Amino acid sequence: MTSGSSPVAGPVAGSRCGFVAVAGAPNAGKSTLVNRLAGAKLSIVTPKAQTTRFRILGIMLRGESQVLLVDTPGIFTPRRRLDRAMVAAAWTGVRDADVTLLLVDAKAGANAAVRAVATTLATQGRRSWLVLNKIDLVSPPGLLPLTASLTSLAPFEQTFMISASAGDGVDALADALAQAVPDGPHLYPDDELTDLPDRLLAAEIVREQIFLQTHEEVPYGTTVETDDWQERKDGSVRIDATVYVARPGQKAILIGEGGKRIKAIGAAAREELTRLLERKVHLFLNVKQRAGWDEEAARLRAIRLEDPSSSGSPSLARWGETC
Ligand SMILES: Nc1nc2c(ncn2[C@@H]2O[C@H](COP(=O)(O)OP(=O)(O)OP(=O)(O)O)[C@@H](O)[C@H]2O)c(=O)[nH]1
Ligand SMILES: [Mg+2]
Repeated sequence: MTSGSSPVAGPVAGSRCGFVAVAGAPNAGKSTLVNRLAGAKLSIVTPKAQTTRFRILGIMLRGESQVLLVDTPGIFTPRRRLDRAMVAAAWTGVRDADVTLLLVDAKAGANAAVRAVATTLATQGRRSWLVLNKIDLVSPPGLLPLTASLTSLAPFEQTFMISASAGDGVDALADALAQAVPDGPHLYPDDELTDLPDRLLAAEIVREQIFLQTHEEVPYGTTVETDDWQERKDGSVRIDATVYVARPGQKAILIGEGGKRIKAIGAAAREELTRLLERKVHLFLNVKQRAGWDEEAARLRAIRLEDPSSSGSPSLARWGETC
């Protein structure tokens, strides 16, 4: 996987390039769709809501088009500073995009969270498309009233019905996106898949396992940071990461009896990282209790979130400088 370099100009003749934000309520399948369109696992996916915490770029090449897909955190009513930063990151992604896809879980339907996002997109006059996802879970007749109720809230240019996990309808969406982005040079090298640096990828893969292997408030009380990354002469890499938890009880659950849980989290994350980085990985996890980490600007910056209380946020073009 290549990552982390600054945008560069690519070939110009006939080429197209633009940003497409994938937005919506938590758990709609945004990261699943971005991974599928980019053709690689870039953004973590779990069955729990609020998995994605910051914007991740997935780069799709299709014909002459480079489509810069922006996976965003789900939009929900924020309580903590972390939540506010997540939601702000999502809206920044939308603001800087040429087109926004409102991705909707067709099974969950037009609930209050989805309706609120649709209404805001309309108010802001964003160029938006409606994408109903998880159509494998609903019967086709239910999709028409859902489309009607959402298109009454915002002037969507187009509507697509897909299954991001199974792939149905995704090709048609990819073709339409390739046509929709504006003429212009490619902003990233054509062999690049993402802007996600490997250190951040490692932290995300550990967090994915925490989301998969712990429950209730534990995953939400946790953040992961890569502290050290050492390339070894034998081609392997040693990664040291810290898992911060908000409360002592969460630390006990995360570690588990005799360290069983944290060992299982580390083993699964190491396996996944070995696959993604295509080399041997030695992963060392250190669990630290730190009350109020979710209100700390430094913890948010570590996962490239802006402090929502400070003014301004970086444009997408400046991502490389902020991480
Ligand atoms: N059945 C079905 N499940 C899907 C589909 N797309 C995604 N999922 C599942 O939905 C869950 C959430 O997927 P994510 O891609 O993490 O959703 P998200 O919108 O990125 O979620 P947040 O980052 O929490 O906002 C996962 O369990 C996915 O496997 C689909 O088309 N069909
Ligand atoms: Mg996500």
